[in-house]
Amino acid sequence: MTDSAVEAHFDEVIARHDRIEPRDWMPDAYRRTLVRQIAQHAHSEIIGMQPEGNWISRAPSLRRKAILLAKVQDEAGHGLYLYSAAETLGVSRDELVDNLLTGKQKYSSIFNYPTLSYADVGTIGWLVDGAAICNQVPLCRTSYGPYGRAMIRICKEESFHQRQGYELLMTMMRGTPEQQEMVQESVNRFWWPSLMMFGPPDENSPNSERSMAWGIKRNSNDDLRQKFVDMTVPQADALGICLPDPSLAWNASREHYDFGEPDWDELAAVIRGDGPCNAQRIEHRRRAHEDGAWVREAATAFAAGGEIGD
Ligand code: BYC
Repeated sequence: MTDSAVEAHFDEVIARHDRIEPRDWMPDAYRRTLVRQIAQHAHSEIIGMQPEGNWISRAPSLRRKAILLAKVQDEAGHGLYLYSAAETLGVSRDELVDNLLTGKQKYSSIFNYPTLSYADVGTIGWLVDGAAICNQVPLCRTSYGPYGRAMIRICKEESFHQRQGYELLMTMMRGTPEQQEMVQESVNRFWWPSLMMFGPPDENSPNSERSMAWGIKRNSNDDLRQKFVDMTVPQADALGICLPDPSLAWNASREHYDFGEPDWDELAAVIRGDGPCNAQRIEHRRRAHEDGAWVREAATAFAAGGEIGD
């Protein structure tokens, strides 16, 4: 096929909302955008293991510990599917890890906040995984095949994660006044950062227009944020929790909830690296990567046909 024919083929696949596959021709900018987004997504899953991992050794019961261990392991798995999807675009795993550790690539702002009580495990499941589901279900229909297929599996697990968080919070809300207070305090801290997970407002989102035209993103940041608020308010009512936003109110003419403006300066600061836990998260990841060097060496030697201990 000529250059113009492959380009026309790409445009036609995008126009009929079909999939681009790794061996298909694609514009360089499309490839770069995918690597940026999928890598950021993979890094988020891996860094996202830390805030909850903080509570594994202090879970209040064996049942809660088993649930939390399984959830954090799922997140490692999500990171691995996503790194594999990014690798189909011609980047290596080493390069991606290096980009995370040197700050060249980002990860979600939400994981730069501390987890101060066990209620945070429930709140992360309910709000953070809830936001992740709103953002990621449409990504199952993203235009790049390996990314969309990874998302299908990830979303199934995320739904389970959200339910476990909700179930934990519901249990605490049926408990003592102190437990109820822990839940409310946790939700107060995580509500606004959860809204920020969807990214800057549409008018300040430099990548959205191009990514939506290419079918990489299927919805805008603000549309997904609204969907999340609409989904979450009735759940908060059922829990008996007060969401910390005095502007939150049903708008009958829009048939959506109105809500307040997140602090966009705070989001910009956290993305810049100035959030409460940015330095700690990257330092922890760097140490874990160095400590795991022997595992990578052993796996490489084993794959090459050597014996462990050679
Ligand atoms: N945090 O033009 P925009 C999970 C950056 S994991 C940090 O709107 P885009 C989970 C953005 O990258 C959740 N950075 O960008 C795991 C861009 O910078 P660059 C992760 C952010 O890409 C474990 C700039 O700001 N989910 O759920 O069109 C346990 C301008 O933004 C953030 C994903 O990664 C942020 N919040 O839209 C529990 C989903 N927001 O790269 C749960 C896939 C924006 O130009 N990603 N930035 O230097 C996406 O859907 C999109 O990339 C975003 C941003 C909606 C996040």
